Amino acid sequence: MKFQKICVIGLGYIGLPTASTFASHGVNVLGVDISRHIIDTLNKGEIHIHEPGLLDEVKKAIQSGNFHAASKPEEADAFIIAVPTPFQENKVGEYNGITYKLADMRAVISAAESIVPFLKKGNLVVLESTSPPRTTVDLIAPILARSGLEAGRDFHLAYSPERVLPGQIMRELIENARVIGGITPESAQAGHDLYATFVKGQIIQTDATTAEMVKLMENTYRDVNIAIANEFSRLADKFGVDVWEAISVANLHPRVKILNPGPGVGGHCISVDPWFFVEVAPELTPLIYHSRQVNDAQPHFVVDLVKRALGPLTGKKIAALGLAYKPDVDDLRESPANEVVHLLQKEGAFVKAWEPFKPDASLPGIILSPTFEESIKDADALVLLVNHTEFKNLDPEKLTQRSTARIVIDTAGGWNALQWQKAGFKFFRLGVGK
Ligand code: SAJ
Repeated sequence: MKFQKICVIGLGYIGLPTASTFASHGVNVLGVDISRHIIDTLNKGEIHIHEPGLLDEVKKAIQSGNFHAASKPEEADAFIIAVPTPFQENKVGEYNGITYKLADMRAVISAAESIVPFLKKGNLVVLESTSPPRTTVDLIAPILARSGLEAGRDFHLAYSPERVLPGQIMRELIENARVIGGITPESAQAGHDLYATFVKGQIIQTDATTAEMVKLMENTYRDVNIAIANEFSRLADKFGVDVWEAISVANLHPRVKILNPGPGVGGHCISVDPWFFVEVAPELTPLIYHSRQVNDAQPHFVVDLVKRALGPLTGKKIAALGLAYKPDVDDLRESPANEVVHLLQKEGAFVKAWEPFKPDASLPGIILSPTFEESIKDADALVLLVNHTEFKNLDPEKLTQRSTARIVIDTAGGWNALQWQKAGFKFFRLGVGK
């Protein structure tokens, strides 16, 4: 199948890189978004999100005349839906005494509805948004049927999840393997033909529900495995063991690969996607549910450790190092570090946080220091919350002159205990009960 013109609905972290990459590969792309601000920004040749390489790609796309942004779709050969699927704010599900979060599918629904008036025979529609299993078949196909056309007979319909890592999106979009699930084999083939425009990685064709599950399984697998690492850290603490040492020895076994414990699981994917399974089958997902509970509870164990190190926290001054959800990114969404800061404050501590990747962020209820110096200067303790390279490279010796702190608490496994002890610090680490 040939694609001369496509509409990409949703111009966020995934939609915009996808739209501009298609455009720079010769496809005529209309980017659609509900935000006037985003449309105006793009049509001026600027961008509203931070992603290395994206601005250049968008500029190139606009200059080539292949990319425009607008608030409504138009007729096209293919439509890609890449809108957010957050949680519902005011509603949870309940099953046998447990409560679980529910996906808010409103953006996906209205994106599908916006396509209906423009859908023609022979078109392809692809959903990219992370969604609960069967969304393509049970939610999208019926909406598109309002056009009078039937998915799989009159037009192609497929699900293809994005699997790129923020910070590397422009490269991974092209190089990563891509799965395309069609509601018929012909739909999968059409999806293959579309993404083959720029994807250099393997393109795997399957059915739509399998592709939906693949995406959720990848991130759930990781969440469950981080949960067991976090549980091991609690056990090690109880039994006077160093969990980091124990994990590194266990991982010498050729078939074992335990992940790292830490202050919790954050970001917009791994802490979110497992709920999409629990929502549709709570009776089948006790392990997935409990792993989420374990990871969400981890900030409390961090606070217990800080209390052990410092005694009662009332009036204690703490420098919280790192607020991002993982090392060397500027993304603060769903970050467990934020939760730790709030819990420390609840215990009466006075916390100054420092996030080198977003020094001017404003977070409700959190005091962000404008500089590293300022956060550590008169602190009683330094708490490492994110393993940013900048923190790993700190020289404890030099810090003794820059900070009053003589206690450090490493929750991310980033610091060398001996080095800090030699410099005169009392050293505590998550998952070390010695
Ligand atoms: N974490 C740990 N211990 C570990 C590894 C990670 O506590 O051993 C924590 C991190 O600190 C972070 C969270 O888990 O808070 C998630 O980080 P991550 O690097 O595992 O994942 P994300 O959310 O940045 O990106 C994932 C990726 N999926 C997988 O690796 C299976 C990415 O490929 C996906 O595109 C992305 O989710 C997504 O959009 O779903």
